[in-house]
Amino acid sequence: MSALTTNKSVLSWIDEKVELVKPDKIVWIDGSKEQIEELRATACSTGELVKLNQDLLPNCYLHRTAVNDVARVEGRTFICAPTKEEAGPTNNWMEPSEAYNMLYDIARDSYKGRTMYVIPYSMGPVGSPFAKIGIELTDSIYVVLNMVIMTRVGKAVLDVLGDSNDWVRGLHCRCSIDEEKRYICQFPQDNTIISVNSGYGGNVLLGKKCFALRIASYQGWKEGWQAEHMLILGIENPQGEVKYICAAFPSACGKTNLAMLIPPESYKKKGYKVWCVGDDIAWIRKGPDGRLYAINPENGFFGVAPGTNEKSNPNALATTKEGTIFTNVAHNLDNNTVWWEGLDKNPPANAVEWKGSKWNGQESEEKGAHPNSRFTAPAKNCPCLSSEFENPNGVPISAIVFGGRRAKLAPLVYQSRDWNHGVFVGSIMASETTAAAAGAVGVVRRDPMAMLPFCGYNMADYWQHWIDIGKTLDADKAPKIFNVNWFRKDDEGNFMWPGFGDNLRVLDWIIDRCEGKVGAKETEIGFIPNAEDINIEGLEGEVTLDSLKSILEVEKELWQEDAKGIEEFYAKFGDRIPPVLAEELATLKKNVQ
Ligand code: GTP
Ligand code: SPV
Ligand code: MN
Repeated sequence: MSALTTNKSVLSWIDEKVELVKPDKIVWIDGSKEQIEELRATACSTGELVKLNQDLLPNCYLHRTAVNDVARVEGRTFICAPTKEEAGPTNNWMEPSEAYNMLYDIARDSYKGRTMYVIPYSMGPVGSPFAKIGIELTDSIYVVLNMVIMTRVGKAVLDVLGDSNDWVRGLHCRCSIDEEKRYICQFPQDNTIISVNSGYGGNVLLGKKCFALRIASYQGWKEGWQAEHMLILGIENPQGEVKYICAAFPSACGKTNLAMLIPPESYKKKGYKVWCVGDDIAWIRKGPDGRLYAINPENGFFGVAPGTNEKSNPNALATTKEGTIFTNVAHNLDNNTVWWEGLDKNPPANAVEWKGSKWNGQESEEKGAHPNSRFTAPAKNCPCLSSEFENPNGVPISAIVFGGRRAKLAPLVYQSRDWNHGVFVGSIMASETTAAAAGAVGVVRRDPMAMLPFCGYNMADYWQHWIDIGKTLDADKAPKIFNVNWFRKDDEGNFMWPGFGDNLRVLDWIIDRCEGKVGAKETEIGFIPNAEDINIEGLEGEVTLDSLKSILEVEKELWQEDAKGIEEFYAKFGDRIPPVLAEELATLKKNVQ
């Protein structure tokens, strides 16, 4: 098959990589229906994919990864900047030439007997001023079919690229899925990503975390914009006005759920609607009117399956009914469909669990789906997809929301005093770890702006970049910055806030604050709602004014403790910490004394 471009930088890079990995065959991905069908058929013939019930789940497939390859591997993810200081204390670092040599040794000849797929893709609507182009080489059909859902793929992308050298190089080699030789390496200065020995999600769909966050955060720093681990949603009020919010929560902390939320009955009746622009990544830049605008660079959703059901997230569930790839969920053999924990209360009795063994649905013994099992679903399927999804200029942002999973300390919601304080609030985020990354689950760690695993350069410089962006914004045009916590627990370990659709009640307060329509209490940590101002109509029995007050409380002793933790965390960055943030920390310490 002949190349889809005459771009010399593309062709010579591919030639080099062909020389290295030695494929039997090269296939350019044009994204056509015929090509996708052919790839699906090939993957089914080798067992890489299982074709699901085409009446119930048209064009849907199931994939199982290797048992040792089910999540991102933060310990094996590297930022290969020229110096360790440029990667910063929160990233693993490897010297670039050493990294290239090691990776090339692993990749050498690894495509022998296999096909090289060349995937030209655009992050962002093709040709949008926000969009960026990448090319991923892979020997995995699963990766190709996922990239076709998650990004815009095909010749149109190369036509936009023309002869330009401004594109991100991505080489993925499955190799033998050896955990000891698994590396996910970003070279921000070279616009290059190399991923070896994995076949899972964020490790191998190189447009997603590797490019759209790690490489793009660095590009944004150099070019004056921002790449963030944020959902984007629009809230339409009964008058038909839509306000947009970006929210950064760590992995598996509720972005997809919030982005697709269904308003509570009382809000629905009044005419409120919520529109999803994006569920994981936002690229943000200033528009001609001086406001910040965001696009979702992705074209699909790579969402957490467990817990997704008709009640928690009907929009996500509906999105997965066509053209979706399910990864590491249980396979119901009776009707050839899929199942996961929390889908319903009827686990299939005649099934295969995510590792590939027969399973009788007895949840107590074994799980049917891996906790980080996922669906890859086309955005266009989403019933609440925003009409602005394809807008090449993005949507204007009224509020930025940070949030984590914290059983204690962080109140349901609070507002920062101003932009710089808001950057501080983002920088001190902490959250319990989840199954989205390999390692322990439920351990509280600092995760600034939900970017700990995704920032492509020194986090202190990233904070300074946030502060510098703020300097370019007029106070009345800058988004207001908030922090939320849906995950407060009582002493018995029960969630104290119903969450999911009811989170709109908090967003409603946030929008009112942005418009100066509601007051607040100034406290040690920022502005807290007067409990009466959070609408709890219809939550009788679940939330009372008193229980609401208790999750809005600022517990000084806990904050004193936390301030010490922040100080220790900041100390890792030495004198690179932006002075503005050091001052904010001093203010917090003084306030909670
Ligand atoms: P990534 O795709 O890993 O970036 O995750 P995400 O941030 O999109 O998280 P997602 O929306 O998939 O939610 C992950 C888990 O958090 C789900 O299993 C939900 O059960 C749970 N969750 C989401 N929203 C809420 C909420 O408001 N309250 C509670 N208690 N749990 C929630
Ligand atoms: C996350 O872990 O934040 C995800 C899933 O969105 S992955 O693509 O694997 O990074
Ligand atoms: Mn994510």
